[in-house]
Amino acid sequence: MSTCREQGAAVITAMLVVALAATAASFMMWQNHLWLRQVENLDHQAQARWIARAAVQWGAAILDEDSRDIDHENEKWAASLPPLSAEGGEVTGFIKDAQGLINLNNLVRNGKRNQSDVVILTRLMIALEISPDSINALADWMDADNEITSPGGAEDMQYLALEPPYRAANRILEDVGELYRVQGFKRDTILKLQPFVTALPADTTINVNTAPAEVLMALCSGLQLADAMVLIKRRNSQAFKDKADFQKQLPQGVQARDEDYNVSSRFFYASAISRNERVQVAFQALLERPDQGKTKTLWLKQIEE
Ligand SMILES: [Ca+2]
Ligand SMILES: [Ca+2]
Repeated sequence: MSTCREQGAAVITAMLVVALAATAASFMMWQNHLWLRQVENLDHQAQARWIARAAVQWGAAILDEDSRDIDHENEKWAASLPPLSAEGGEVTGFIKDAQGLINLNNLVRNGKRNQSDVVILTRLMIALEISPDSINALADWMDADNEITSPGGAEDMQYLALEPPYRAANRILEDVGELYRVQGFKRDTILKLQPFVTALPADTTINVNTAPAEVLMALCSGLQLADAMVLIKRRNSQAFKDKADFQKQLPQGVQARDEDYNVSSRFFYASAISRNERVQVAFQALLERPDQGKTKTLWLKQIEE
């Protein structure tokens, strides 16, 4: 009897071992499959990245060929790249003039706030119904000193009192996203500002051939929205060929400071979206096209979609 029971137990143990082995095998197969999928995905991702980078280089080459005397949206660089087949996927892209926007870094030049740029940003903020007091906080964030500008300013003292504490940067912005760390810049303020501002690594002029109406209104004292729209309509059929041409077309009494604008640009954003099998990646790059020589990529980053 006992032998019988022992035999029965042995059979059950054997069955269990087989069952466990089968489970382990299928688990391993599943793991293998998962691993293969991951490897495949990584492979597709690497390929998609490589293609997106190539598209950015292609954008730089288009800028190299373009005339530097004038930059407007009827030029070849401003046309979107239609979806192109590439290595089992497709890639699209576009270039945007970074100088059609207000460069927040103009606010502080050589470590000191620059009043004429404060005036431009104040006009933009009023037009967008944002309190311009936070401009003082931004200038304090970027200026070299630790003196608080009233009203609305903030330096180390304010930021060190926060949890977690941090210090004022006391240098220009690396990215518009850095505004989240500056006193007075709440999410809704930043979202309102974002379509009209940028943070470039050098002082820049506003390109009146690419600036949206709100930026033109910020640039020119006394310019109303309706008049800004008229200027945009005109430039769409015939771009402003030089600064005098723009000045001539401003309504009476409206003025722009000569040093604040131009009709050409040095900085551009290039965006590329690349799809490959199950993977999609988006890249943005900041390109600098110097007066002479080839267009350079200042940074290139993958952006969350
Ligand atoms: Ca051009
Ligand atoms: Ca400061």
